Amino acid sequence: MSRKIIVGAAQLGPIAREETRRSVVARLVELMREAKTRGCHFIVYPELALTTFFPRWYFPTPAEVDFWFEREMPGPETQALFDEAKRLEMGFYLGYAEIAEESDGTHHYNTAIMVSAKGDIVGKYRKVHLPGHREYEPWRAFQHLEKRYFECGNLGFPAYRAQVGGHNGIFGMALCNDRRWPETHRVLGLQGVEMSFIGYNTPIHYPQVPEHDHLQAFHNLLPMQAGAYQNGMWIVGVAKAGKEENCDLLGQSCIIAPTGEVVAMCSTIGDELATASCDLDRCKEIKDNVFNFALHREPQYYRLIAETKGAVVPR
Ligand code: CDT
Repeated sequence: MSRKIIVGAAQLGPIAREETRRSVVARLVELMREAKTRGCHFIVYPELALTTFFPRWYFPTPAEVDFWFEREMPGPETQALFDEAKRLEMGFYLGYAEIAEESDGTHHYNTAIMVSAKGDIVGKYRKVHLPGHREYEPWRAFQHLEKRYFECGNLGFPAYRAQVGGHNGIFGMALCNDRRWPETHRVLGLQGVEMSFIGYNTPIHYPQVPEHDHLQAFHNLLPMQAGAYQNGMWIVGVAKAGKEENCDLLGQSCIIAPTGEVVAMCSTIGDELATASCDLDRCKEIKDNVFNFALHREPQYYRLIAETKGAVVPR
């Protein structure tokens, strides 16, 4: 018995500030067509995959901020991607900036969706861990204003049952900074997730602690490999990479097995597809054994994780 699905990690190279969504969607479609020729059933794009990483700039007016957001999905510029997905029978994960009209007003989220091979949205995630700062900070080489432009996601970490490549599976999503937090992977793991998709934009320069710049690649793989192994799930991490508006972004898009092993990785920092055949049944090797949650977890001793935000140090 196996449930093998072929998945593509569709890394994007830089998106210039002036590049139109139409042009970016054409790049996404190109990668989707390549994925089809390589037998993929599902393709994973990065975080904020339709535009440049706009939180690196301070925009004083709401109109300038809202320019980077989507009010509908699919919308006029993204419909072509959904149409192509349907034509090619290819599911996908896509990150984008979302303006949502909700019962209590208008909200801004850093969002990802899972779309079926029929072109239907079957899952949505809104980024929970927002890095960066709220106000303009002139000492930085570039801004990272996610805390200003986005609200904390209000969906938690939902898991979705979906069909990919003819197989039923349980899927989850996260976005960029989320991948560094063990809570992200564990909450997905506790819902039986077998594969999670994580798009990211990671500057190589970390302004607060620049002596860690050379560790960006290590700090990318370390928590995703641990998250995959400790929860017995596949993880597909996908970058927007390369020199984007003078900011170097990490590549290293990869597919990680439930054993924690990297089974495919991009080798450039441009538009590139890395693919792997992923057997969802391999999750059992971990989920039924070393990390058999029902048998081995002792949640009565983990209460602090959910009950405190900051550390509670001993007196
Ligand atoms: N997009 C995103 O979340 N990027 C962060 C950058 C580091 S914190 C300023 C990341 O965790 O990769």
